[in-house]
Amino acid sequence: MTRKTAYTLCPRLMAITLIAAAPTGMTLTAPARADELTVTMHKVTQDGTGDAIGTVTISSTDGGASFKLDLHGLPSGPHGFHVHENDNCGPTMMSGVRIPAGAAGGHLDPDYTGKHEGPAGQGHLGDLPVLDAAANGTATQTLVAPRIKDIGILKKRALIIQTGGDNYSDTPNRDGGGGGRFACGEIE
Ligand SMILES: [Cu+2]
Ligand SMILES: [Zn+2]
Repeated sequence: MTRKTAYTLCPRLMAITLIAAAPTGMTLTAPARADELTVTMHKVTQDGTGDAIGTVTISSTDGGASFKLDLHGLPSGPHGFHVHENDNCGPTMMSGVRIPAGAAGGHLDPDYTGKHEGPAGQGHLGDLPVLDAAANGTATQTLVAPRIKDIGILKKRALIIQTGGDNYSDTPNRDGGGGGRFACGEIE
């Protein structure tokens, strides 16, 4: 009878030991959270990507996603600045013409709003604040997109700087009227 008691006690002790060990093992295998994404921006042409013009560092803040610019080689003045759907800065063909960075697709729009309304609007989530380049072609400000709460949604997308400005509207021209794509960076 003594041996039988010892036998039944043993599995119970083992079970308690396994339960105690489980949370530690789960903590060790949990994926690391991305606190910061660094994106290298390149000029884009009909042939693909060209010269690097600096970096944009993306991080999460209480007020939304922040985009810290360290850029040079830009035409001075305002530029539309957006997150586009695909992490591909290559050209695409449209009606027999090569479109620089066309492979990046349209503005990031996970809620399918179909509207361009800028960072404070209710449209594309990828609508960022206008980027203003100084007379010497640099841009070093930090821009905040209040509606982007989790920068994880920006992975495997592209950052694009348009040639022209952005009026945060689809009129008179779609997507803020910024014209062609000037620079692009794939977000990894
Ligand atoms: Cu854009
Ligand atoms: Zn848009």
